[in-house]
Amino acid sequence: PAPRTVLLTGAAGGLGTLMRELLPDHGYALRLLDLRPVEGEPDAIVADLADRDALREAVRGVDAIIHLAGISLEASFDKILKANIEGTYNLYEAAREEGVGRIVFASSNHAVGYTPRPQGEDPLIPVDTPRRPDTFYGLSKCFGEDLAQLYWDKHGIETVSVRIGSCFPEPTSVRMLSVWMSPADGARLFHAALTAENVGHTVVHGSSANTRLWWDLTSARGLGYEPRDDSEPYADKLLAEQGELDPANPAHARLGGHFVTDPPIWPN
Ligand code: NAI
Ligand code: 15L
Repeated sequence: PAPRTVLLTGAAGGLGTLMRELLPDHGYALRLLDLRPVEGEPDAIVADLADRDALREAVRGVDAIIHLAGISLEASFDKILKANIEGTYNLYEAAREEGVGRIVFASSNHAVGYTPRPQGEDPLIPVDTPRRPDTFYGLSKCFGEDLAQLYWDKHGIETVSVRIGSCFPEPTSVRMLSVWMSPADGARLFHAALTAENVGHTVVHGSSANTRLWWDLTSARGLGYEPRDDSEPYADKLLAEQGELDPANPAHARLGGHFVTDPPIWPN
C-alpha cells in the first residue's frame, strides 16, 4: 500500500514549510520534527538529530520519512559533521531499528557543485556524473547518499536521494532559472519518490522542467514524476536585472554557483 503517515524532518525550515502546505493534498498525514518549534503546529516534535531516543520515538509507526533537517548552507566542518553527517546516520539507525522502509533524502546540487554546467550544445548533466562537492555542506550530501546506498544494500531500506536544485517560491537569480524546482513540482517529486516501487537507492535531480535546464531529469521521470512548471516566465525580468551568466566566472560556469567561489569557512 502507498505510504500515508510520513515523518517530515526539518519541518520548520523553508522547504519544510512549503511541503507542510502542499503534501497533505497528495494524501499524506505528516508527523513533524525540527530543532525549532514549528509555528502553528503545537504537536510537532522539537528534537535535535543528535537525540537518538527522540528520533526512535519520532519514526515509530510511520510509513516513510522525508529527511530535510540539517544545515542547508556551508558551515564549519564541526557543525556539518554533527547535524548532517551524524544526524543523518542517527535518523537511518532509528529507521532501521523501527522498521521504516522508505526514506526520501534531501540531497543537493552541491554534492556535484564543481561540475561544469552545460554551455551551447553540451549535453545535460547526467545523474551519474562523478561526485564533485563544492563545500563541506555538499560533502555531507555525498555522505548521505552513500549512507542511503549502504542501508539499502545491507538493511533493505529504500531511499530516493533528491539532488535538489533551488526550491523557493520563485527563482531569484539567473542561475536559478536553470535549477529552480517550483514548490508544487517539489511536492510532486516527493510524492513520486514516496510511491514509486522498487527504488532501491535511486538518485534523481530535483527541478522543474525549466527551458534553461542544466541537468537530466530522466531518473526523476522514471519514478513517475511529471514536472509541470518552468522558470522561463521569470527570465526576462531576472536577465534585465542581472545580465547573462559570464562563462569566465566560475560562479557562473559551475553547477554550484557561488558555493564554488565563496571562501571556505574556517576555523572549526
Ligand atoms: P532550512 O535551513 O530552511 O531548514 C532546515 C531545517 O532543519 C531548519 O528548520 C532547522 O531548524 C532544522 N535543523 C537543522 N539542524 C537540525 C538538527 N540538528 N536537528 C533537527 N533539525 C535541524 O533549509 P531548507 O531550504 O528548508 O532545506 C531543507 C533541506 O533540503 C536541507 O537538508 C537542505 O540541505 C536541502 N536542500 C534544500 C534546497 C533548497 O533549495 N531549499 C536545495 C538543496 C538541498
Ligand atoms: C542548497 O543546497 C541550499 O540548501 C539552498 O539554500 C540553495 O542555496 C540551493 O542549494 C541552491 O543551490 O540554490
